[in-house]
Amino acid sequence: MLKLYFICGSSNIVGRQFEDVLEQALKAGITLFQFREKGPGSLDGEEKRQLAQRLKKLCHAYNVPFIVNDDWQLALDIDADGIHLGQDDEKIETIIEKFEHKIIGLSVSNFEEYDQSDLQHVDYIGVGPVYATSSKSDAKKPGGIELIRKMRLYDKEVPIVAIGGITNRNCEMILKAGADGISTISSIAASGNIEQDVKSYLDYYK
Ligand code: TZP
Ligand code: MG
Repeated sequence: MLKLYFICGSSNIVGRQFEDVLEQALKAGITLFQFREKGPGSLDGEEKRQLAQRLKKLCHAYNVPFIVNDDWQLALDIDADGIHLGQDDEKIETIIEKFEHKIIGLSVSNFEEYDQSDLQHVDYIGVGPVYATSSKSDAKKPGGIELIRKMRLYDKEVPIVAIGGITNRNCEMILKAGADGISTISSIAASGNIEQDVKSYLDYYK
């Protein structure tokens, strides 16, 4: 499920329809999707909920789980498959009862954050940024490939999905460093050839 985790919000898409981009990515074989509605031009309220519903339906047509970033109330309202939380979002302990049978992901940028996180109910950690990214304005300092390597040694069990500046040219190193999967915004959202780019990511698992 973590192999190729596409993350996207309205602000990451320029000059085309969100649903077209997502459907192309689904057709090509992404394994997980996260709706991350943030930044300039992002939707709120009823519009956001309706978009989320449509995207969830699209994901389910391809048997791909639909995860919501941050907005756990929306995740519950539309019966999403899971929630992804950042270090500054709602604490997992306070929502776990409502998410018992759902996927829970947590962002971890460094070892300090890892040490202060309760991973008891967490299904995977999103580790990064690995490289510099222009998709998150408040991203922490990139940890490079070493962040993945060291995190893998630090916790040999927790599923790790790498994030930040990943392309199908650097992903092989990241997988070799011990990540279970990779996640990406721009390399799919802004790709000129989604089918080809998704396929070349997936080739590394063959
Ligand atoms: N968290 C850490 S880096 C990042 C997030 C959400 C953005 C990743 O976007 P891109 O375009 O794949 O670098
Ligand atoms: Mg967050």
